[in-house]
Amino acid sequence: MNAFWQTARHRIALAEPRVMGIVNITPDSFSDGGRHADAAAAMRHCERLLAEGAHVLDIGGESTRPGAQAPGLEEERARVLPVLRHALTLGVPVSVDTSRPELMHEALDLGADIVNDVRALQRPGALQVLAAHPAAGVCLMHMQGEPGTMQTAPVYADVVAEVAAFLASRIAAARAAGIDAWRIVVDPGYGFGKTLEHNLELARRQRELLQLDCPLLVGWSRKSALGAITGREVGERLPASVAAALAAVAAGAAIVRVHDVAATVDALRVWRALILPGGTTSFIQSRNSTG
Ligand code: HH2
Repeated sequence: MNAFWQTARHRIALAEPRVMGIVNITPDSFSDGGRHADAAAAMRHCERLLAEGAHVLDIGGESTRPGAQAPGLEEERARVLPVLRHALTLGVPVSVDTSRPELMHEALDLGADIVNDVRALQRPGALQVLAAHPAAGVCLMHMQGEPGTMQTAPVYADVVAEVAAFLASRIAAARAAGIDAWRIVVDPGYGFGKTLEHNLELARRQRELLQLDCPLLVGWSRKSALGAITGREVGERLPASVAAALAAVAAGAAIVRVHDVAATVDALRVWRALILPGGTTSFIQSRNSTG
């Protein structure tokens, strides 16, 4: 397993868990829709997440919450690009959360480090855009269906086997397109076309996904599965989100995608100090061990 994630301008060391801070420039995201919908607010949010200790910023202009309608290309561009330009001046790796090849292309040309695609580069042309930007990182995520309908009745015979098989096929497609292995991380897509039971099964068996030999990125932050477990509304899911991030890292995740960066960074520091006194080596060993 690679101990780093190669991205356009930065090689992200994965010897310790990394925190990706979420910047949603959307009117309708499930937990923070409208809060950073104008560019100036989103730019301030980027700076705040960095001050809180984020290692990567993930900028998105499409809400993929269950039932969401995708914006048009022009709308998504207008949301993302001004904030991306600013984020690129802040000295950290910047990811763009999009499935649109046109926007991937433009963002990578501007200098974006990573494409985070909840559709795993399945749209025509997406693989080729990444192949044409030979250092950019990519996150390939699993989703059953599309956001509009994905929570209607998701069905799996074996959720872990099916997510693993899908991710393996997308890694193979990316490799065949010429994307080097060290540029790729994968994500099981908690909450994307999965019932609570599916999410829990995936979480409990998350270590099986390490057999894909790719670093794991996971996003539990404020998601409705955490609401189902705790009975909490979306605005009250901070403790649940931090607990889920720690559990994900304990089960081998290298990167956690979160809204609440400061709390997650603190929790990870304490967890590592208490559980992994040997430091980075122990973390790598614990991540790589499938036992
Ligand atoms: N979750 C969301 C969006 N993008 N990307 C990855 N790789 N993994 C995730 O789990 C993931 C993701 C949904 O969360 P959020 O961005 O907060 O909400 P919305 O899609 O409503 O903007």
